Amino acid sequence: MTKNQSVLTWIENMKDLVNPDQVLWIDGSEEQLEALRKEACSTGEMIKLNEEKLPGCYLHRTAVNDVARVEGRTYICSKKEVDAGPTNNWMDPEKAYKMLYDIARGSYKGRTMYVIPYSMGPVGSPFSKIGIELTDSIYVVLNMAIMTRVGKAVVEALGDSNDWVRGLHCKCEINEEKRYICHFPEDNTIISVNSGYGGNVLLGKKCFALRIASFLGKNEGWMAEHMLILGVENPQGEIKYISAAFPSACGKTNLAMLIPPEGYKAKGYKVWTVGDDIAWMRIGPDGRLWAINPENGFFGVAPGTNNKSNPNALATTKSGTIFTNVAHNLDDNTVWWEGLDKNPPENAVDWKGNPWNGKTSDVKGAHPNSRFTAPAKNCPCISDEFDKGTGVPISAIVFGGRRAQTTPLVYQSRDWNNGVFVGSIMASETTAAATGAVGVLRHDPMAMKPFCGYNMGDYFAHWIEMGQKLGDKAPKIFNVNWFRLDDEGHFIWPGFGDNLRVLEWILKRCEGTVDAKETAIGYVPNAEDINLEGLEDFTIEDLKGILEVKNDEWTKEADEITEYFKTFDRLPQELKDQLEALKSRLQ
Ligand code: OXD
Ligand code: MN
Repeated sequence: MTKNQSVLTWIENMKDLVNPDQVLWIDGSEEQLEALRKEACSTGEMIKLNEEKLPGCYLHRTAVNDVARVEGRTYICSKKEVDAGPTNNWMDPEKAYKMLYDIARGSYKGRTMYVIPYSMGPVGSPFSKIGIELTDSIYVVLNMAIMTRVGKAVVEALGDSNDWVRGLHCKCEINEEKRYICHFPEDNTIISVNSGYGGNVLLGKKCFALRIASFLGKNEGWMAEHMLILGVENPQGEIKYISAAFPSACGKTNLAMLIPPEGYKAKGYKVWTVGDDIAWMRIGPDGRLWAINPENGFFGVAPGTNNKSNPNALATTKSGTIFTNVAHNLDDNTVWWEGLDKNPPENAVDWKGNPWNGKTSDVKGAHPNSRFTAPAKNCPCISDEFDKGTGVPISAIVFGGRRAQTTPLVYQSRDWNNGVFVGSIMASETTAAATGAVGVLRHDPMAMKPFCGYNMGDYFAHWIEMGQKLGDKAPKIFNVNWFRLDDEGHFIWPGFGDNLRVLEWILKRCEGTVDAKETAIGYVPNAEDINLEGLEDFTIEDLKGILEVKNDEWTKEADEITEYFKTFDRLPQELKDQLEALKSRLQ
């Protein structure tokens, strides 16, 4: 399929290493993908679902020990340890290559090597980057064909360039003890062994589009961020774009596909989805920050997705979708997960493959981190700009986390550097998207802690530098917290579609058409300026409660941040200054 010498040589070397029975280039054609689907069904790797109810949809179950990203076994293998920084595991590249090659050696014996040329971003867009993933898993091929643009057109766009990311995935024996997800940013290389779970093996996503790309972005003057991108269309038909970073499973996909409340709909407001997980952002010729979504599909968390929480996501999964680790309803050959509806199937198989009765069983039918891999083009609210490759101009950058207390519903940073500080102190209660304890507060700067491919201090410095380049064209930076709890542990803010009320305030701040109240941490809305029309069971007093900034709580927070900042070896002076300034404002 190509004469590109750098590609051919690398594939030849990898072939010698892993020793496949045969090599198959993925050309991106429907015929080839269909043949692979059939093959995967014949071996039991995938199950074809009800063609009437879920056309072109499949179910896959991973090994029970392989259901989430493994941050403890994810490494940045830069030459110098300090370049991986305090937030990453580091391994010496020479040692890592040797260890990985020893694990991978001969592991494709009896298997096919699939060669997947893929583009992150529309093929040929100036934002886009190309990768080649080698895998011995049809499941990976079929997921990559949804999540990225694959095939011949990508190889043609690459030509004889050496500017592409190498990715080797080997299932091996799915042995947890030998599972490694390793990144070699200085070599544009990713190697993943002993896993078959999406986040560890769809190398275009977290591994390339965030870890490797963040490093490329630092060196090339752009940004790869763990952000959704959405457009808010007002009744005049103008669309303003927002990008937003939240830690895993904080409702990013829901926000990206938000359905406006009735009152807003009636007035003509619409929300358009550009991306739900990753944004690549560059300074455009007009000096503003422009963003694309480098992905071509959504790898969303299934549990909790329903007709109320996210009807657009649910609609997106109705065809051409691969479900992973959800329950299988045997009565009509469809799928089910906790939070889909109140009617779990009785005659079903759980995510582990055991017979399951959803009415009587006390174990879960779907794994809490079960997923759907769905084509973006299925999404009823996909933006016209999604596939264009020119990107969208970003008016506001929003950070957020899951905080029961302290952090108000929304506040605006004082300026860009203060916004970088706000992003750097992001903290959230953990969820099931990664292995480890759930419900523990952890710092997750810009939601990039697990995804920054280099020293986090240098990453902050890169943000500050981008702000200097953007000058007065820089997007305004905000922080939101949808998750404040009352004394009984209930969420106070209704969330979901009603989050548009907060986005509206954010966009008004960007336009300079609404005032705000200055507090020690930044600007918070005057309660009257958030539209509560049509909200039931939520009063302006409730709103005032969750907008309140309590200086005693923030003094404690500042002490905690002081300790947290000590963990960074290359913290930019600007952020130290921001912390001191916050402390003095709190006095
Ligand atoms: C994801 C994650 O899968 O952030 O998107 O964990
Ligand atoms: Mn994510």
